[in-house]
Amino acid sequence: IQPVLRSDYQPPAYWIDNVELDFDLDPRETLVTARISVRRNAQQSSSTLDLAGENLKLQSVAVDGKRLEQTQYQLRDGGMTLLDLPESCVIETKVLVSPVTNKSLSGLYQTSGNFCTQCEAVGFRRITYFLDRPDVMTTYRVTIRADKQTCPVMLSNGNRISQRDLDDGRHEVVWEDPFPKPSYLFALVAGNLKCHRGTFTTRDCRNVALEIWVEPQNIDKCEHALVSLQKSMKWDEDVFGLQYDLDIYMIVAVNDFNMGAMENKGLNVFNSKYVLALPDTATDEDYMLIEAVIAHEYFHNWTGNRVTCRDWFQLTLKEGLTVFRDQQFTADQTSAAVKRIDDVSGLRAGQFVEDSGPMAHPIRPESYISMDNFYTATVYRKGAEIIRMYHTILGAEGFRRGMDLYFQRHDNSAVTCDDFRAAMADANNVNFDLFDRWYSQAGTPELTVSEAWDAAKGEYALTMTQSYPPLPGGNPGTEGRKPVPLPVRVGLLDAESGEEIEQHGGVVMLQTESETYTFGGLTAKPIASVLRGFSAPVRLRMQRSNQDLAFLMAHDTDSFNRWDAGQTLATKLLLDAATGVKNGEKLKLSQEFSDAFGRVLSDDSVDEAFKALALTLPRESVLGQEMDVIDPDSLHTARQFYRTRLAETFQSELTALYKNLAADGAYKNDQKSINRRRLKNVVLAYLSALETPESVSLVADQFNQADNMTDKQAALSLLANLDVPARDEALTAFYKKYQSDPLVIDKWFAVQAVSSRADTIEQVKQLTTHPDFSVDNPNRVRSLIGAFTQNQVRFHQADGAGYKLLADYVLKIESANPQLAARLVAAFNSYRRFDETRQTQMQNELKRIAEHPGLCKDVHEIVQRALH
Ligand code: BAL
Ligand code: ZN
Repeated sequence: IQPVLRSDYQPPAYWIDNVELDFDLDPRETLVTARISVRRNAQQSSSTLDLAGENLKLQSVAVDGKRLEQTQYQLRDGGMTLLDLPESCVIETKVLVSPVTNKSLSGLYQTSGNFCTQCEAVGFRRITYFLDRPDVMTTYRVTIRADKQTCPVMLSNGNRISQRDLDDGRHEVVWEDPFPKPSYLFALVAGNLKCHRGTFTTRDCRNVALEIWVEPQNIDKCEHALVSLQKSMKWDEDVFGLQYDLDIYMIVAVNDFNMGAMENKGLNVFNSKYVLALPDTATDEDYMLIEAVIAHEYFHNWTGNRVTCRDWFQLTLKEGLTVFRDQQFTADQTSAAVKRIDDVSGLRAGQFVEDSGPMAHPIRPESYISMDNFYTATVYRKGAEIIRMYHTILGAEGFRRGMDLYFQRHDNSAVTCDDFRAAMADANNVNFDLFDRWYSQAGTPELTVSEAWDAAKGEYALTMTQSYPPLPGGNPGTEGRKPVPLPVRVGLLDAESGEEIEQHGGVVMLQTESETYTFGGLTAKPIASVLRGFSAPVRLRMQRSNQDLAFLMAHDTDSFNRWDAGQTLATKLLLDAATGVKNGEKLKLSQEFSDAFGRVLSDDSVDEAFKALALTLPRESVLGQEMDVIDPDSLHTARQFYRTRLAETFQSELTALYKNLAADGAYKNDQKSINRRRLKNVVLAYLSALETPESVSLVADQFNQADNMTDKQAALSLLANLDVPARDEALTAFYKKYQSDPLVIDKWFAVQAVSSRADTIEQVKQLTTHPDFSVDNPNRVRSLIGAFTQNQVRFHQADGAGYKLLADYVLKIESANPQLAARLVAAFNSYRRFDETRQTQMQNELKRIAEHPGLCKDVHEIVQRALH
């Protein structure tokens, strides 16, 4: 299979001036008629046009009304070639597609009996023959006909311009989208849906109809999504001056969806997980994610739709930027400090791992076999970190100037990451040439910082050195990597008083391999706080004593570093403890850590959400990254030991705090209540580690009495780890209560899949035979198999049973849903980081998958990179 290369980009031979699409919807045989007005690209002389097409049954093709003979076009794998075309003409194709048998969830498919499309990245070619590439933007007029009984609602992009009943029990609707768009933003939805309506008045006083379409039984779960949309629209006006441009904005929630959501122009299609919420069925985290994803898709209207990508290698142009925008939005709605900590935790747990393994790639990749494999944490999350660095360097105003120039230059066009970088540079008269390296180099840089104190001169110096650790061979973007520009936010604290030394705070720019920054006029050696706010996406290496870390935990004025100091200290101690476990030593809770933990616990100056984060030990998967050879068992034992000992040491304080937090009364949805629930459930998790009859009762009581899903799910997760009758009682009661709500049943599968119990793999196997488990629904597969792969200690069980289970399911899913299978198989990507036995076991499963006859190209790409 030949990869597509970034360097091979060529503009298209023809442009498309407009397209008319007719759909005669039928579950098995939908007839799609496309009339495409094409015009030769003035820069090209070819009269040959390649149209992409996959899984289409061609009925006819005509040019300017004349049906072509089979000699006048060539059908090939993946498309059709038209020969001897005039300079401009109308190409009409008729094809049949089968939505009901399309389980790939790409192109036109059925979900819960409704019709739905997903076109990004390359799904439109599964609907009709087309120039299915993002640089071909055109206007669409879409006619949909379907049975009026089964499809009372028929939606597409833009404005509804006509609607009528037909004689045969069907009806017809016509939609027109005045904004030129690439094919990946096309959408069609038809079926039995109900609408939750709202409005938004733009700054220019235009009224926009807001419509959230869901299956009838979910109509009472849409208000939060609607309010989130209204907030997002307002925020984009306030912060970026960007207004919505159509008179209608629709969101449709569907159950079967590969992604989280999709920003189709005027008609977003969402995974129902990111729309539907009531306190009884959705957690505080679900509410926050819904708001963030609604915002993300809305923000794409400008960063993605109005200005789109020239080619798919530029994906981070829209995704990195839009993630950054949604992060800023959430920070403004909630707490900037907590949001930053959550985002960096996610980056470290996911993107750092990806960026050090076989799938490491620059945020602007150089090649792909399946583009769907590059909707990655690197393109999205690291991409957002690169955008954040422009913001850090330019400040909010300078960043806004850059955005304004970007839209002024590129509205209605398909551009590159270089165009964005140029707009930021030109609007601010700043040279961002070196930033190009962030787009072309793979891997996480390491920033090593050492300090020197000259008491005689009163000078304190920080020497910063950057380097790239080696990556597995063959990774594109690793040859000859050069230093990247790193904005490092630094602060100095007075070691006596703990106060900020104001004149020395700020951002230093490291542009070369190594530089020393000297801070003068000091009377005593300060304590440095480096990389505040995680101002650059690097691994920070700085030798610091436990005392200094504890000092920063107590005094740093930068909340992120205050939290991070605690995580660094905990990581050091937990890694030592894991070594102790391995050597058969008796473990001991570090007094320093215990003291620091106690100080956080009794500190009333911080908000509850921050305290919850500060009391949480680093995840096992994050700890594993710091080991030469990941030892999941020792790490798990060490971390459990710390949790239990901390719970024992602070049992009375934790119990008192829990009681205080649990006395809040009936559920409330305000930020303070959300923060308090977050802390309460962290405290409950410590208490549950005691595994006494009292602690089990406490958890079971919370489960039984909870009036909201946050508290219920938190308690259920804790019970799922235990071997007590209350566990089975709770799981049974939960299932019984929520069995008709698929999103809640996903939670039921997931809590069992991530259980730390030694028999988890047996339970997961058992659950794969449960009547509610289905390989056709991505949410369900992710909730059981996907969640299980995140359970480091049980997925990596020494006998390799977890690996076999994953490989079996990858093979079960790959031909029907390649995208989903490829996501799952990526759990093997870190196999080289484990001991030889586990490496061999995982390698053998990878080989078994690789040798599978007719393996889909998505999985093939991941597996062959892993085995390289
Ligand atoms: N464009 C795919 C879904 C998203 O990133 O918004
Ligand atoms: Zn996006």
